[in-house]
Amino acid sequence: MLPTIFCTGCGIGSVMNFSLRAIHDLNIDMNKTVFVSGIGCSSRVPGYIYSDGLHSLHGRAIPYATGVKLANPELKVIVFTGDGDCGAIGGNHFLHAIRRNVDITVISINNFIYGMTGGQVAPTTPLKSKTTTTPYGNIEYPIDLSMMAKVIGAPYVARWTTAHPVQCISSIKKALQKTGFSFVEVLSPCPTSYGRLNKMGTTLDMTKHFKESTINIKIYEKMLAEGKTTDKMVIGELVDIEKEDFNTKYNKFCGELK
Ligand SMILES: Cc1ncc(C[n+]2csc(CCOP(=O)(O)OP(=O)(O)O)c2C)c(N)n1
Ligand code: SF4
Repeated sequence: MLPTIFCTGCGIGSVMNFSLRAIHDLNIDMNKTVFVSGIGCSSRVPGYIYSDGLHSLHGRAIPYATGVKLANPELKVIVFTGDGDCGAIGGNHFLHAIRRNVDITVISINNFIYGMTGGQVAPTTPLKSKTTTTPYGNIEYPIDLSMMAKVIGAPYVARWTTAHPVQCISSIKKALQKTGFSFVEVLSPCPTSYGRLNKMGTTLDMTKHFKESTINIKIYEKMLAEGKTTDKMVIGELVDIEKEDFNTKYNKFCGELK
């Protein structure tokens, strides 16, 4: 096992494990793969992978990844990003890379908080949750990263939790094989900040909570058809469509100009 900066019980190692399993199963050439991240606990992942990587600036992983892909379209570009990195300071980059349909895979490790800097509120922090900057509970409505990706038009979007390893690996494989912007969000325990402040118990307790507080999209759709609803977070494969990516459009456009 590698020595990492991750706290005992942190879910980031599991997400890294799922991602590497998917890459291994697909026999992806690591000599043609670049891992890109911003800043945060989750953004440390590329540093533990024996491959080319860019540990960039907080919130800026996606523009770096876009640059890599446009400069050398032969490369597979994989981003690891926290929910703060992706949805707060990097929120606009996230939206516009989806809009452009840049051919990159973004794996967002959502622990509902800013882990690395001591547990401040994030745009994904649920209402009423305690953080170091909302000690009496969060009053801001959270954003849903996967639903944002879906609405803006990402051709592949899936959300799972660290309690769903098999499904998560399968979705990461599909994301890696998709041409265009693919997004996999993984709900992951941060026992040190989020868990402790919200009295959620051990990582095992947090993992059980993920199972209880989420609902598979297939069951959710049946419920909707029956006129029922739920507060649970929808997980599963949320989008899987084909859509021309930026590089293909760009090459066609250049060809037309000649
Ligand atoms: C421009 C800039 N602003 C703020 C910071 C401080 N900072 C570092 S990591 C971080 C948030 C980390 O949260 P998240 O992206 O959700 O990742 P996690 O640590 O939870 O995995 C912040 C605010 C920074 N490094 N650079
Ligand atoms: S602070 Fe939270 S997210 Fe960061 S390594 Fe520790 S448990 Fe993981």
